[in-house]
Amino acid sequence: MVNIASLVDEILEGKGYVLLPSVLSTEQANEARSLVLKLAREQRQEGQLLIYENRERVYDLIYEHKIFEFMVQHSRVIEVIEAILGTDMTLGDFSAHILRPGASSMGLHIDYPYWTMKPPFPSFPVMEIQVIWMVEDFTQENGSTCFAPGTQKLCSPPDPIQFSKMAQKITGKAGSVVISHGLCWHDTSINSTLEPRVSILGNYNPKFVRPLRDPLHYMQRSVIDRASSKLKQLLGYEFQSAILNDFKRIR
Ligand SMILES: O=C(O)CCC(=O)C(=O)O
Repeated sequence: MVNIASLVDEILEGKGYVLLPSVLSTEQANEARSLVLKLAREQRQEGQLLIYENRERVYDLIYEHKIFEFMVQHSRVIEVIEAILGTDMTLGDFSAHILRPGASSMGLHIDYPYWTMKPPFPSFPVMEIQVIWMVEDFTQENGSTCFAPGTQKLCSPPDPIQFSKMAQKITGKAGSVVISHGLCWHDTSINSTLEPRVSILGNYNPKFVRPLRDPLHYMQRSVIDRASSKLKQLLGYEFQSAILNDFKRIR
């Protein structure tokens, strides 16, 4: 049985990240990957896809398919994140990252909101937890994410020289998940294979942090109507309904 406390301890006081294998089945991972590549193809044709040097982003996945609704609130990841950010946490973003063949590394970074803040960053409360879904095998060759273990404890902006000495590539099977502290220095690596490498990224923040992207911007009524209370909470729906209620009162 997985011990939540030891996973939380590893994220806060250990390496700054944990790898959970087999959170999705291979079939589920394949389905999510195919959907992301299809969406990217459609958005590219419409000139809507965000592309930068062989790297692509597909945003607002939650409204695209039920499997993404399932992933964003998957109990195995939510229970770890809630133990760190609180049970009233919110979703900052849920998007896909495609590294096309030949893609270079995205650039060493820490996650939002830390990169908007002045160092030294506070060690408490934690401002962000990132979930990296491997929807295919992450290998030594296809652009796996690299982390510098323990750097979340430095509470400082990433240092490229130190990172190059410390970084470890996180490889794993399709369906695995990396849960990481937003302050842990990380980067992607080069995709030297002939296939795109797809990750799906969930960014979670405490309730008081303004999400980088408004998860309700592209809200679809059908998704909200069938959403669990946890998904509504993650999407910040209480704010939307409060605004609508206020509006009704004013009218
Ligand atoms: O796609 C990945 O492997 C990680 C991407 C990442 O860290 C980010 O977008 O902040």
